[in-house]
Amino acid sequence: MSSIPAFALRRRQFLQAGAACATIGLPGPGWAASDGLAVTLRPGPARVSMVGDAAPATAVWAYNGATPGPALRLPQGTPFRAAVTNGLAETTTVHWHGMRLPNGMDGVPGLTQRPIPPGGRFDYAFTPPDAGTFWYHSHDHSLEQMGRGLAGALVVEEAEPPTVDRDLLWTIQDWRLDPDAQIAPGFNNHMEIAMDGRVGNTVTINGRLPETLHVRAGERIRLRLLNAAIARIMALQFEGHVPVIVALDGQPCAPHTPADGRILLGPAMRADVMLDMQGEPGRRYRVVDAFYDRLAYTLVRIAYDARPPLRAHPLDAPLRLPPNPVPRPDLASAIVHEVRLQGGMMGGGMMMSMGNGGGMMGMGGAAWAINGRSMTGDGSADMPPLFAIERGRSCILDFRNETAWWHPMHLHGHSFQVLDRDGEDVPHDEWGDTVLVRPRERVRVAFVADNPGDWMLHCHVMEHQIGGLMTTLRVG
Ligand SMILES: [Cu+2]
Repeated sequence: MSSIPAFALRRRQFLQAGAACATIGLPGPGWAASDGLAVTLRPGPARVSMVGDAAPATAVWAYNGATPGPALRLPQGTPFRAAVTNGLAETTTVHWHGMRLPNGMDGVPGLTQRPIPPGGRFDYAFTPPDAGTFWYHSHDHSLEQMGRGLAGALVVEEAEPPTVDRDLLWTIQDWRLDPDAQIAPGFNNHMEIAMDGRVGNTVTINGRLPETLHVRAGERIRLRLLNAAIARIMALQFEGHVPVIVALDGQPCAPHTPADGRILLGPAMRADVMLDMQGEPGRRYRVVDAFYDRLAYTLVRIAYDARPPLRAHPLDAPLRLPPNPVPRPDLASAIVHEVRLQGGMMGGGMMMSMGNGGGMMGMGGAAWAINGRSMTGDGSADMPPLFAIERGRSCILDFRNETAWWHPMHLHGHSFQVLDRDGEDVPHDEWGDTVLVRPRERVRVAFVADNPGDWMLHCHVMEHQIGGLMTTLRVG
């Protein structure tokens, strides 16, 4: 893996705006919040200035010419519509990650819809039941389409949001760029599929190399963090600050500081944090990503202006977010399903055995498997579901990671409660749609299977997904 970053260039102070976004198709004058949001999204090739104006523009695949795509915002419980017209030379779909939506709107090719052909159109429509920080991305040829930029944030706003001075969104992406600032070839590398995936060499926030975040002492910032990388896991440390996590994957939790001061975000995961800017006026602080041993780097710097604090004490307003209408599973009556994560490269370059003598061959040449079976690529409708759950039933997924690698496991169409890790209760009433499972770890999550349909369950390290760490569950 290369180190970060490759570019020392002129930069703009772009973080102030919250999110750089294209405005094509976003609501104009006369739009009322109760109308919800109707947008047009056109995935297609584009050139963007990603690493600075002095470098060549980077050729990407983008929604409406920007990566990340437009940051979409709408009020909770109001209708959302997106007309997606495919400007790519290959099929695509859009998945609305974390949304509890009707199955036909979930954007999984072959399973919930026919892929959108080049030049074709598909209209997505649903009403988000939950407020929170969500996102959208391609779910077709997803390794390369996401790896080339097809992702964006979708923020659903609470009717009564918590009091903050600023609400900022950081959509964090990871790119492997060559010295000409172009996306390096070599997607589908066999070694990376069986290891930690295509980790890049350039991390951007809202589509640009991070620039200093300018703040004033005493202000409270709600910071929405979205890890939109295809493989990079992040552990963010805010030097000199005490971030309070108030939501994970869009779902409110008990406000808490992360145990070791690190906000751990696997690919696809989100955290809403409250930051009381208690640093000294005129000083600078670093935000460091320290996930990979010996490869920690400064993601961005926070610079305090010289003015005196905005207020003498931190804002005296509640941090806890209003609850979402997610049903709480009944653990006593829940059906338990074991989900064994298998495969990948071990020490010495050997593939892990599947336990039934199959090894790699037993997985049909796939690098990964769930309970001995490998669904590869972007999924297919011809593999039977791993199991079926009666509609309305509470279900516990008992993840057992038998591999040497980390896996952010994502369930479509539902949000689950994270119960325990290696038998230890998980505190803070933590919910999510993606749970980061450590090597050899056992994690249990629970949810009410109230959303009928066939739903994907897969690792969100894209190489792991296409390499077989994917299955479906049937609710009905
Ligand atoms: Cu994985």
